[in-house]
Amino acid sequence: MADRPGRQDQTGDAVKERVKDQIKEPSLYNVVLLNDDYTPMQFVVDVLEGLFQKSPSEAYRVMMQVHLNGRGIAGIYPWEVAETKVDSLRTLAREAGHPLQATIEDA
Ligand code: TYC
Repeated sequence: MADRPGRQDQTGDAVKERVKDQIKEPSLYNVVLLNDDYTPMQFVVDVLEGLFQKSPSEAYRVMMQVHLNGRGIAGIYPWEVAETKVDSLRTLAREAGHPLQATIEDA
């Protein structure tokens, strides 16, 4: 190897390139919470704590962001996790009789 300068570098680079291709990070998506006039603030806070693992103060902050600005990010996840979160949110909201909605957008 020592008598063939450059060979090891080339091999190393090729391996790094292949490994990089194989272990791509999953794409991430925002779960966006939407405002409405009817869902109680406490229900939104409870969902943010229970489903999106927010602390009480962060859940309140996100809920107020949505209430005042119309929308806010509840969490950032790989696609299948984001879909599951939104499904669960819709089920919780429907069962409680609230119109709370969320969508998924590219992060
Ligand atoms: N705007 C609602 C109210 O005044 C509260 C609310 C906040 C609803 C966030 C939905 O995603 C939401 N009761």
